Amino acid sequence: MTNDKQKQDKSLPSSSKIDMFRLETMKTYLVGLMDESNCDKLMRLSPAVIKPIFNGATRLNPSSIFINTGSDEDMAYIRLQALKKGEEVALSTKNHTCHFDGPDDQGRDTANTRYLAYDETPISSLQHKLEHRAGLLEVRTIMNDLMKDKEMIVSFISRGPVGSPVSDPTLQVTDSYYVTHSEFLLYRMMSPEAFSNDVEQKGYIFINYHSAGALTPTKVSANLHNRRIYMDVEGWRSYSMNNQYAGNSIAPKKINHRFANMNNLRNYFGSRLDEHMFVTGFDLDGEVVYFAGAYPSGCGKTGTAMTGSILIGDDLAKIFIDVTSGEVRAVNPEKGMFGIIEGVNRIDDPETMEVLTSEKHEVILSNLLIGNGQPYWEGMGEKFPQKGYNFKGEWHRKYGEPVSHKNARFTISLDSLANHYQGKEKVKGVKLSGLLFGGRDYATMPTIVMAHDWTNTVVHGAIIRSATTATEIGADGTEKRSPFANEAFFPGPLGDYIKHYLAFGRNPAIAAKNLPSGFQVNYWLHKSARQALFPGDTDGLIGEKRDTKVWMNIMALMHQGRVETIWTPIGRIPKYKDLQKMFSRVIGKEYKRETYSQQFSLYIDNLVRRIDMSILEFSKEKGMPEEFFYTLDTWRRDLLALKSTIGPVVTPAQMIEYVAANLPE
Ligand code: SPV
Ligand code: MN
Repeated sequence: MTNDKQKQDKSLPSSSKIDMFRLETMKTYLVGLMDESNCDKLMRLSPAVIKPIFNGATRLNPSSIFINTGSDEDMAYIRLQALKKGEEVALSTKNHTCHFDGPDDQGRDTANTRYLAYDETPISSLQHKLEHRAGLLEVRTIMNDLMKDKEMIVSFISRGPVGSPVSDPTLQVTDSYYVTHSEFLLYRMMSPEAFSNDVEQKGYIFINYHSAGALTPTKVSANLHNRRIYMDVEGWRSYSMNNQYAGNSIAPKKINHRFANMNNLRNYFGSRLDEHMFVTGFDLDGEVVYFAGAYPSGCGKTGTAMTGSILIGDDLAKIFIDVTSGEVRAVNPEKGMFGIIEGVNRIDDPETMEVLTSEKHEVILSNLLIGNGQPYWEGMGEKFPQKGYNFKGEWHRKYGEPVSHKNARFTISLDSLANHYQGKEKVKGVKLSGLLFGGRDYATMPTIVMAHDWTNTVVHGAIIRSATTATEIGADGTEKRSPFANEAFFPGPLGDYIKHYLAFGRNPAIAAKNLPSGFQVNYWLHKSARQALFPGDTDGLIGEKRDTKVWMNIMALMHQGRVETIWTPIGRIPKYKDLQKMFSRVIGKEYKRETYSQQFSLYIDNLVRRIDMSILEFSKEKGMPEEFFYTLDTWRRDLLALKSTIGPVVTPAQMIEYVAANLPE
């Protein structure tokens, strides 16, 4: 997949390639835009880091440059500027602020998110590609002089624990104090020296240019018609212009996650995965079992992560193989949380609420209601004030408008949370026992299915479908395919992704006993889709948010083989008696057999429809491995055999009888 042209462009401009005269020219230019203390910081950087700063500055043309080392002093300046410039407002709780994005800048802009790639570089059928030069020219024209009356802030980030071989050295150039402040909470910042060394060692940098562009009097991006999120996957440079919403502007999050995925495909095929997954651990009788779970945006990933007793991360996971132990391990490229705030309340989310209400913790809120200096959001379980202002402007209770946007967020550092891993940072990551895949799937998949083997794990991950959510601009709630809940962030062809995933689980460096189990999970089953057995109430979801803790615990036991499971064509499901006990023990809730049947019966027609849809969609992808279709064909055949014996809806009890009669184990 790599050719000489790519190799050449991707390689780092090492010190020797930047001649001394050019370097002096760059420094002279940059120094002209800095005060003395920033010059000192600049001089601590290697030429390979100075060059992209110079390139950005000559195009963006800022009035000054601030080099942010993440020190207390630098961050005090950033926080102060965010308030002074009106990018954030102080709330009545100390250390808490609120930022507003414009009413039309409340989610990821998928239409204007494009990959700049050479003709011969294939890009996912679910993503937008632009010819490399043409894309660069377009976005560079837009970025010209965009910082004319502003300061350019430069930060040095490690996407992952400092010192880990899988962490990405990441340079952020922006004119937004809010973006820099958020990144301080969300990422590990590095000193100029440490960053330069890391770049030298790893041989690449993710380079990110962001500008909010001209701002309106209310300090939101004025020129959304020129909003662009362009990612040069040949040179690991991103250009995010005329926007503020974090999913577009905070490049180390999804923009660089995409780069990491492309980097894996090219350089770490079958040995590293960068996934849209939480990582969280459960204490089972003294042993901590860690799971990573992928859910599309806005489907409860953060809430699920929070049910763990030892939280590592809620959004992204870098998964790799530790060759010494033969284990599959994961680190979090982030160290903070950018979570959806709607529905966060004291009963369901006590740990999060503790952080969101205490001055001991630094918090940035976005796109909700402020009344008398207090924040309000939908589903917080408190009475709203008569009036206030939110992301749309003035708000009055009498008009009945929602107080917050569905994608309103909170930004915190993970170490604020009581259940976060508080020990010394684990450069080696944590051992993963399970990979979970789920979507906002109202009718098809049972609540938990454990995949038969690695191939089945990959197939379960690939066929997720989910209703679209407010995390993307223009989403209308219709269902769409969401392979591995990562399709929005995987630049390469899906066929390559599937092969890469299959190869990962078969990597001989993984000891067989250490291969994680795969699970399809679905917390979104709707009562209306389960009327065949128990007609009646059709309103709402079958389960509750608090049930998640039980699901996570039972999966840990299923993985360890400590509970019996029931075979089905698509995977194994848990038994009622174990769940009943666990519901009572873990959350003190009575779990009815009827609910179990609703959640775990196979609705065969729906499943076959999902299989057929998946076969059709993936058959259009190039280079798909035959075993992918073979697996789905096997599911289909076995489901139809089951239907002809039992009927279109098969309860777990019927499944047990069927297995006893047909498949002696
Ligand atoms: C998501 O939407 O998946 C998020 C927030 O985690 S962001 O990607 O930053 O929009
Ligand atoms: Mn996400």
